[in-house]
Amino acid sequence: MTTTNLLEGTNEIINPDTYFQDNSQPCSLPDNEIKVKEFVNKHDRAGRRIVLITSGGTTVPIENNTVRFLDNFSAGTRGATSAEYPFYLQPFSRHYTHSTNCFLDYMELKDDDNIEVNPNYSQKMKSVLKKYQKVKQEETLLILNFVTLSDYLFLLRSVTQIMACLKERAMYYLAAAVSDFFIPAQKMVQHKIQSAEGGLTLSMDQVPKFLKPLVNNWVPEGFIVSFKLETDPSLLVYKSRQALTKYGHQIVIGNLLTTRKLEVVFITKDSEFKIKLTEHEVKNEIEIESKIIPELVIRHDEWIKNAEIK
Ligand code: PAZ
Repeated sequence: MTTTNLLEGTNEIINPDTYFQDNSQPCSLPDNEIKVKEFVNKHDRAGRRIVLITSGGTTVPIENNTVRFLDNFSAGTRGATSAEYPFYLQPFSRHYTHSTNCFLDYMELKDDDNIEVNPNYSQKMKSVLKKYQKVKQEETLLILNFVTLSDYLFLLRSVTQIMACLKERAMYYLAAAVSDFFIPAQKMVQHKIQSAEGGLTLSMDQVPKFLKPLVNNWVPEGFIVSFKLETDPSLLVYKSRQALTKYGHQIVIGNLLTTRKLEVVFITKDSEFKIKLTEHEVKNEIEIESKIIPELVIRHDEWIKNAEIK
């Protein structure tokens, strides 16, 4: 079997600034920036806190005219679930997606022209609808989408820089599963890689460590929580603490792929503790985010109070 070797990756660590110079910004960025500015200004004027939640995976294309890309497992459940708890917005549309329940199962045909909610579900749907409408009416939720690594990084930089004016009142809850490796645009082949040439060996560069400028330059006064995912239990605490020490932010929440919905470990500068669902809670469909978020709210309160004392 022959192999197609894409241009060689490098061990050199790309500087985040270089990344933004070498890659073109997504065309949706200016529109998104306008939306974020409006949102932030409105809630800043009202003296509210704002939380940026990043969630879901990023893709990395392997061809400039992209036919194929590398993806990851994340479905964005952590972020979507977490977004509901500050407002007690349980549950939202994620509960009616095809991967869990199809929303059509909640409907019935009343007659030829009308549909209605199946009475078995109406109580549950009513409470979701009420909470959803409240959020819509108060405009307390702004959802922005990204697909590729580049979409995500440009958006992250812009949103954090816009939110910087909130200082300690902003929380950054970074739960997205961001690609660790990518092929820089200038090293990517232009056209679809041909299978007739045999197997494929990919060589990728390391994605610059964006947490560093985020913590030090973009939002130095913000309350920053990052997530660390591992699959090997023996590495989880070590790698989480290593990230906290390296970037110097406030909290790393470590989780394992297989148990991420059941337990997480909080790592702070001077503490380490687990948050775990009991069997009883699991049985009653309690979500771990209902325990993570109140804990973070307490710590964010302290962060704001300490800043006021200084
Ligand atoms: O999106 P999801 O709910 O399926 O998974 C959540 C998660 C495991 C991606 C998140 O909790 C996390 O750990 N994010 C950071 C991943 C990382 O180490 O880069």
